[in-house]
Amino acid sequence: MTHDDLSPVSFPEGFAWGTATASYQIEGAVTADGRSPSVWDTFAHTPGKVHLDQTGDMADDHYHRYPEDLSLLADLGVTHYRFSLAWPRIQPEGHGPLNGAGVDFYSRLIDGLLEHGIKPWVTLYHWDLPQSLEDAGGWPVRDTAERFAEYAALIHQRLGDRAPDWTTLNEPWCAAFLGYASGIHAPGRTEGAAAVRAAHHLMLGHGLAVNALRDQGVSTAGVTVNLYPVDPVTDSDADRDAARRIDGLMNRFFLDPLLRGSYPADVIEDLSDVTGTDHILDGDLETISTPLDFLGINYYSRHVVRAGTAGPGPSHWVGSEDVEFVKRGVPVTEMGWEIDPDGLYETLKRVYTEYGPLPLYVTENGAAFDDRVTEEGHVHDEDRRAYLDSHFRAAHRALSEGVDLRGYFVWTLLDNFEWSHGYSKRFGLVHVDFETQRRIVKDSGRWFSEITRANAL
Ligand code: IFM
Repeated sequence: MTHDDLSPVSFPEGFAWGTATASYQIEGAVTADGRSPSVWDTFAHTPGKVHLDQTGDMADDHYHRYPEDLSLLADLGVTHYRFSLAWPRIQPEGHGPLNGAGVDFYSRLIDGLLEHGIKPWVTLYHWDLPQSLEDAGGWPVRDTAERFAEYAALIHQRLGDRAPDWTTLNEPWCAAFLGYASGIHAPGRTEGAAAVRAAHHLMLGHGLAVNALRDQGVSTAGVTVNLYPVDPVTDSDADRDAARRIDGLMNRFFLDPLLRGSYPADVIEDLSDVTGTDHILDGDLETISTPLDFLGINYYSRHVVRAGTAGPGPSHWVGSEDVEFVKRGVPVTEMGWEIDPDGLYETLKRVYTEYGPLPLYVTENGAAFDDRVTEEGHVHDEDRRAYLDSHFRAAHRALSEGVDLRGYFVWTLLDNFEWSHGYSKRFGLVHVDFETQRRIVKDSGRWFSEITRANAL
């Protein structure tokens, strides 16, 4: 079969079909039941940081409307639901005792999922750091990793009996480099060296948390990274070096420590003008590379780069600010991200052959488009359906070539708060009217429900 065949394909028995969400993007209820502010509350309430100064104060009001959202998940026929826990809801101070009301919310959510026959897939951290921990230094400070492991152990004790699958972090690259280098994400700091240390402490927190969960007999534990294939625009030495640098910072800077127990030497060298390695202590890499049961991969697009000159303002490409990103003129989503399903195939193959073998999940893939609700109350999002179809086929191609891909989570269930883009980018299988909170399953959602039930497309 060639990859542009549109013939029917079926997935292995037991393949996980799910949707993914994140706490701050959907829950709202930011002051309810003892929740404390997270870095995202602070950031979004700082004028000029988010499109139209929008915040996650209300978002999808999922905290109150979760029973309706559980019904939507059941209608979609998903076998799994990936969601994240809001650390400031569960442990408002970032240390010490848990907040019972916060724990109860997730307990009810998990029970509701199980009643619908849907497996909960828990992520411990999707960027909503308690503000008090940021005030104490945030991820650039080693203590935050220790606090994260403490939080992980305490909440796993309460929920682990009903939720066997645990992911520590979502996209540590974003948390470190968007949060602390370019500052386009919370907490909005623009300190390259701090971003590098944040990346290390995020991974250290991950390793400490996995060990703590293992001590409690966790069934499966893993981590989710966002990966991009990176190509040079020409074969020149300079462009190939630009691609090496960006691949290093985006992909290998996380994959190598997590799966090989070492940092890529070339990236450490690239960063040597920015920061040293004195934050990496003996034993850290052993902790970070503690064996995983799965790796989650979030995939959206490909980077094509060339050697260039540094642009104005802070960059997330610490130490490689002079690399330029090239648009190839292929179709893009509303995010401006090039649509490149082959990149998913390449990513899965690469990780499996270079870093595996290990079970993989696509823990996020999806697209924002300019959806419109018709007068009849429908959303005909053929572009999203076609996007997902091509990416599902790319994943299937990797599977059929031996990659141990166990499941696929579409980003996302509901239109939601898309970080610095506020509510302007709609990724959902379900449309949300943010004024009324009315939900409408889009055409892509109906189509997806056929796939989840057939385990085929
Ligand atoms: O909305 C985000 C999500 O929180 C993390 N991964 C990428 C998505 C789309 O930008």
